[in-house]
Amino acid sequence: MTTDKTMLRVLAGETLETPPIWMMRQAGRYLPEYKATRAQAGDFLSLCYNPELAAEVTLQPIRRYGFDAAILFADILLVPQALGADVWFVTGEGPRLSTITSADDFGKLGPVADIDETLSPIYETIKILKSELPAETTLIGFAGAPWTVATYMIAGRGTPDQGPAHALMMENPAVFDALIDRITEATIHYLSAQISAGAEVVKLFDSWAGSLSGEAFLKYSLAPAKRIISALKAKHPNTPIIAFPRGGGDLNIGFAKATGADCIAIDQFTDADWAAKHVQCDGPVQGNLAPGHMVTGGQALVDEVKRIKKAFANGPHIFNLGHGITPDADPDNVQRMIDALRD
Ligand code: 1CP
Repeated sequence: MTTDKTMLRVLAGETLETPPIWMMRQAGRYLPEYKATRAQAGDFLSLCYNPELAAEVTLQPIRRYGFDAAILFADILLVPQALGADVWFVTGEGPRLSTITSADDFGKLGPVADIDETLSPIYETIKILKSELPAETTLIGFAGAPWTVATYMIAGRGTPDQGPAHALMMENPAVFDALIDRITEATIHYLSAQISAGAEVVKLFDSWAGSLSGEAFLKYSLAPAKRIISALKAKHPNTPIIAFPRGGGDLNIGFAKATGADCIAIDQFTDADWAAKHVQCDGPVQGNLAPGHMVTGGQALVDEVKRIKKAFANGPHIFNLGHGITPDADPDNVQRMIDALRD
C-alpha cells in the first residue's frame, strides 16, 4: 500500500517505531471548544445531525493535538433512532430510548431501507471532513455492535450489567434474535454508506461485549461482527475494520481471525504484554492506556505510555486509550501522552 497515512500503514500490517495515535472520544466535553460548539448546536443530537458543526467538533482535537486519525462525530444511538426508536439525552445523566420488551415493541421498528432518511446528515459530515482534514490524517467511521446497541434499545438507557437485555435473551429469544438481526442489517448498510462517503477505516464498538460469556459471546458478539465484516469486505475489500470487543479478555484471542477484523482494540483491563503475545500475534492491535491517566497525569502517565509502547513494539500497534476519555480529563494530559509517545 502506498500511503503516507501512518494509521493505514499499521492497519496494513506495518510495524512503526512511533505508533500512530488517536483517542476514543477525542471530541468531547473535556475540551472547552467542544462545549462551545455544542452550546451553539443546542443539544447533543442536534450537534450530531448538523454536518457543519459535527465536522467542526471532529476537527477540534486534530487542530489542537495533531492526532493521526479523526473519528467521525456521531453516536452509536443514531442507528436505533433511524430504525424508529425514540432517543433523547438527559443532561448530566445520559441517553434515554423507548424500550423494546415484546414482539409488539419490535414490530414498531422501521425497515433498514429507510434509515438513510435519518442518517444522511452523517454522510454529509464525512464528505465535509474529507475536504478539510490534513492529508496525513485518517478518517474513521463507526457504529455500535449489535449486542451493545441492543442493550440500550431494550433497557431504554445505559445499564451497569445489561440486565434487561440478558433477560429478553432468556425470556423471548425470538424477539431478541430478530432485534440483533435488524441491527446487524442496519449496521452493514450504515457502515457501507459511511465508507462510500469517504470513511477510510471503520470501527465496530462492542462496549458491553464483556457481559457475554461462552455461547452467548459467540452468538451475539462474534457472529454479528463476522457477518458485518464479511458483508463490508465483499463491497469494500480495501477498507480496514477495527473491532472492539470491550471486556472480552481471553475471548480476544482469535477474534480477528474468526471475524475478519483487521485490528483488535484492547481495553485497559487487558495486560499489554499478554495482548502482544496472544492477540497481536495475529495482526494489528490498538490500545490500551487507562483513560484515568488523562485525569491524573504526572510521571505515572509517562511511564505507562512508555510501557505500553514497548510491550507492543514488535508488531503493528496503534496507540489509544482502553476506553473513552472522560469529561473530567485535563486537556494538558492529552498533550503529555502524545509527547511521551513521540519522544
Ligand atoms: O470523538 C468522539 O467523541 C467520537 C464520537 C463518539 C463515539 C465514537 C461519541 C460522541 N459517542 C461514541 C460512541 C458511543 N456512544 C459508545 C461506544 C464507545 C464507548 O463505549 O464509549 C457508546 C456506548 C455510546 C452511547 C453514549 N452516548 C453514552 C454512554 C451511555 C452509557 O451507557 O453510560 C453517552 C454518554 C453518549 C453521549 C455522547 N456521545 C458522544 C459524546 C461526545 C457524548 C457526550 C454528550 C455530550 O456532549 O453531553
